[in-house]
Amino acid sequence: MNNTNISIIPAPKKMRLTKGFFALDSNSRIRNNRVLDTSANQFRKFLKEMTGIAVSRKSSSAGIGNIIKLELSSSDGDINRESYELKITPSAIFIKAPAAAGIFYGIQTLMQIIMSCPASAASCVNLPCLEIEDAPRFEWRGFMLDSSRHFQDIATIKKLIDALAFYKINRLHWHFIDGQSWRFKSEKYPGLADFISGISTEKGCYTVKQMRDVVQYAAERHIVVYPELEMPGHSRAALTIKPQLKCHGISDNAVVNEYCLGRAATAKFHKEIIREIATIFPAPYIHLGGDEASDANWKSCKYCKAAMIKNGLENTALLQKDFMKKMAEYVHSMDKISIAWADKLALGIPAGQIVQGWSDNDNGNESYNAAVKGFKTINSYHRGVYFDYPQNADEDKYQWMIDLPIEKVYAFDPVPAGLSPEQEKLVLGSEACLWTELVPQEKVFRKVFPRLLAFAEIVWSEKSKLNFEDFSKRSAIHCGIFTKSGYN
Ligand code: TNX
Repeated sequence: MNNTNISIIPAPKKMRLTKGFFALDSNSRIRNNRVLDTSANQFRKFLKEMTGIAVSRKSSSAGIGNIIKLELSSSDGDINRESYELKITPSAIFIKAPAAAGIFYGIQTLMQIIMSCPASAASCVNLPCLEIEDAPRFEWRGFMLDSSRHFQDIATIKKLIDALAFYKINRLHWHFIDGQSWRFKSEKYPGLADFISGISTEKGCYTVKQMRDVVQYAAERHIVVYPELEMPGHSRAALTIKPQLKCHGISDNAVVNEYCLGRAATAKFHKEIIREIATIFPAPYIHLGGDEASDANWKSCKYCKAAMIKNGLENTALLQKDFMKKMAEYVHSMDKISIAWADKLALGIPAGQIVQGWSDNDNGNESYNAAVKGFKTINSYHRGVYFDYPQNADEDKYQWMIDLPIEKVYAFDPVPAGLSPEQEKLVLGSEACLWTELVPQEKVFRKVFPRLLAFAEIVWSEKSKLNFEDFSKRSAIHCGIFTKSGYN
């Protein structure tokens, strides 16, 4: 077998081929501490499905050869919990890591090596001996899914999570509230999930139980799911059901996208939702939206004007800032960190908030500006990682969208140019964003693949490892894996 076929994405930090092969067959045994059972069982399931080989857990009395050993190393000091070592020798495979996350990533790498090696016989795969040392470049390797504009069922979301995990993505930012629908079946306000605008024909929302199920499924794959509560704009759906939160003088059936910021009921409502959401998502983050809000109604609303006078706010921009700051403080009071889109950065950012940059609206790259101001940032610059933009000429698009083929994703560096080394540390990483105005469920994977592979590599692999030609060769074999697993 030709060793150069080993196709690991994202490319590991260090890999060295050594001599010989490990013959993986049904006599191979997995040995692991009970705390790693979930990962071990996922590996066994994958192996069975992909190669037909069934391996079992090693009993302590069996011999020492032909084993796959998962081992937690001591983890004192400043060790990266996502790092791992993988060693394949003729008699054993060792995956060693300071934490379960690293073991999980070592297993993903091993699965990819197995998929790179054609089975030599129906029931045996010869794996080349090698040594890998690996760790991620960025701690924040995210994917944002818009489930408002179009709905995805739980099975599709889980299939997406499987793919994200396979590429070592560790955050799922779930955008299930927007103008077109509010997909959260709140137990406090169940009626909010009843409005769906024409853009999305599917009814559908997620119950508390389903959301918990997604959180759990992702956690077993070392992905933190965190929610976004979009406010104060993009809120038509909620305002259709709760017109009493619109600005003064606006009729109940008028289409309005922004909450009234002067009514006390708006803040009270949001706090209740934040509190409820916090009990469903154990993630240490809550995203508060904050993008693309118009101030047209706030300018003439008597409640907004009164709130501005009362709080000494000179204009509607400051009114918005004040509202977002109160919401951020509420999130922080629950020992969670707030995140918001970077719009209107210039007005000031609530202390402790993480800024998600996506455009140049703030007079330059938003993540650059956030880092210069001393804030942590996630760089989702749209020209690099907006997966709603077309990758092929025949895809639907809005006129503002640029073409975003895989080469452009691969060329995107989450760290904006010009930051000092200290400021660069504030760039936590990136999130690829799948907005779904034009993406019904059946098109989700066509948008995600193959760009997800390029994205995974730019957020995990060292910059010095990036090489598009080499990546393209490796990715070819992965497309085969996904076709085989039933992705579109
Ligand atoms: C801008 S990015 C939006 C989304 C749209 C997207 C379409 C951001 C924070 N807001 O609401 O879906 O563009 O590309």
